[in-house]
Amino acid sequence: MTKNSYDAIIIGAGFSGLYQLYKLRDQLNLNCRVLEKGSGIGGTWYWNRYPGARCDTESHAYTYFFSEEIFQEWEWSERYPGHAEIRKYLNYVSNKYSLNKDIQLDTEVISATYNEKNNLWILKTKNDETFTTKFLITAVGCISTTNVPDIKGLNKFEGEYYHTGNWPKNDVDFSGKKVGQIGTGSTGIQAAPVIAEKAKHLTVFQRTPNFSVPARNNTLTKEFKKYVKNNYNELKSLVKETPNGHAFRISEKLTFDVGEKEREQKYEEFWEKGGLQFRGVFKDIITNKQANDSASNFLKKKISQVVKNKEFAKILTNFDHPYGCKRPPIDTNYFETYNRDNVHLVDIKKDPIIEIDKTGIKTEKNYFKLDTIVFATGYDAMTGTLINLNITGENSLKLKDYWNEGPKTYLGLQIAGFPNMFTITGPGSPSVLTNMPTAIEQHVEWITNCISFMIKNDFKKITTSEKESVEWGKQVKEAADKTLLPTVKHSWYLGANIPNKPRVFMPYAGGLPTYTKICENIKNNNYKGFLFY
Ligand code: N01
Repeated sequence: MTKNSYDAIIIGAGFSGLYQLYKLRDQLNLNCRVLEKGSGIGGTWYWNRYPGARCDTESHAYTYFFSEEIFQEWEWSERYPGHAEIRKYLNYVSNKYSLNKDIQLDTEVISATYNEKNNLWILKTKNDETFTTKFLITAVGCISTTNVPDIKGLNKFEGEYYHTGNWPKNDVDFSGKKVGQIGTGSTGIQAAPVIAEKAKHLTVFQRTPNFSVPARNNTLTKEFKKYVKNNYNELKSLVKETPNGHAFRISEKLTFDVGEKEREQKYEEFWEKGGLQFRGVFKDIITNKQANDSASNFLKKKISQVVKNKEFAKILTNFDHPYGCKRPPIDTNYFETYNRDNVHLVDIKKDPIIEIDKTGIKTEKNYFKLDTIVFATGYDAMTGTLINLNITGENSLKLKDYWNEGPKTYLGLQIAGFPNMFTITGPGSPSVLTNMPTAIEQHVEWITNCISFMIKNDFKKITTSEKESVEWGKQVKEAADKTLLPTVKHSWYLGANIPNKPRVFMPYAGGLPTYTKICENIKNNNYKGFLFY
């Protein structure tokens, strides 16, 4: 095999890339290379270092389960791991299995082209290197291409500006600064309280209010750490059995199975527990509008009680979507932040941003002088990064063109016309609707089994058909339509946050166990829907 020629190339060195490398290299003995754009491993957590960046999944679930040894050796310090601790964890895993030697950092793939004659993928990188590989596996994450809105005059701004998803590696010093933050999704809700503590003044520009439940983060007690260690098997089963891959169950009770008093008690109990578990308080919260209204009203009441400024409280609770139907944020003192003297909230639906000039942001009715602007404005999620890789398949088919009307995949794992290419947590798989490491492990293991099957049978090429992809697309739509998720107007699940992006509900909403079963059945049925040569 010549230099830069591999059995498998994996793009990305986050949770998915590291595990995929381990499986293909150490289990199947393939000659592998991971190409990573960043100067370090960590994927999402390499780039997301904004103030307050931590995971919304509890640490005992936001972890690899494939190795009990890792699980027992590693100890998380907090209920929700912070970005630095997650990077430390991934570096520990990487060192443990000597993954680093097969990871090439500072290497951005700028194109991937399938060569039909040789049945090989040819990859070009920004630093002018060329790689060839039999199997191409994208491990690029679902939310990695940042969205900086095209606001008139941004290039004239003389202060500093940052997108949360591309945060500088050194701390940004906010002290004495007037900061403007645009965006109040999960990221903005984490960032605002921390920025407000450091900055002279913070102005938050909110377009759409977002529900959030207190995270109730804490340092883990010795007892809890012991409980986690003693329950590896139970926790491993639990994350695989629950629809969203978390280590908590969703109640079997329906909202109106219980009387008003009990319902309120349940909401209070889950509000106190904190975090994403609030989604599990009743079974029908994201499927029944009345049930959702009941939970949404409870949250609205709670938020209004926290925020003292009545005008701010109104702006923060003027919801336009059902709770949990956009990715629900969780927070540490987000709403309390609006009680600080140095924080101001602007409703940019009523007073839209007109332009940015040398010294600040101009809205229709006001002007805000700023030293720093923080864009917490989200991502071109699920498809953006894949499309930006400039992937060309059979018959010179460009992924960009094939997905012109929205992503088409078979199981979110393969794309018709792009042989021997697998997409870890691709569109059409449960991915972002779940705890990502759980979804990643399922995909990586399925892909590894599939490649192993090919090797055993001496198959050189796997592909799928347009017909299967269309059929799977229908199943993805049907699963979403059983919920209230597609009713949200502005949701990145639907691509609605990116101008001109086709409106298609991208993740599979039927739950991880159902999806896993479908994938297993397909595997056990000689990979039905896939074609081998
Ligand atoms: O991005 P978002 P995010 N002018 O798209 C606003 C994951 N995550 O980075 O709602 C003004 O959710 C936009 O307004 P609107 C998690 O899956 C995980 O916060 O479109 N505002 C919204 O308020 C999450 O869902 C963790 O009206 C503009 C915000 O910017 C995903 O990342 C932690 C605008 C964008 O919200 C993305 O979250 C944090 C414009 N032109 C995040 N464009 C973990 O725990 C957009 N906005 C693992």
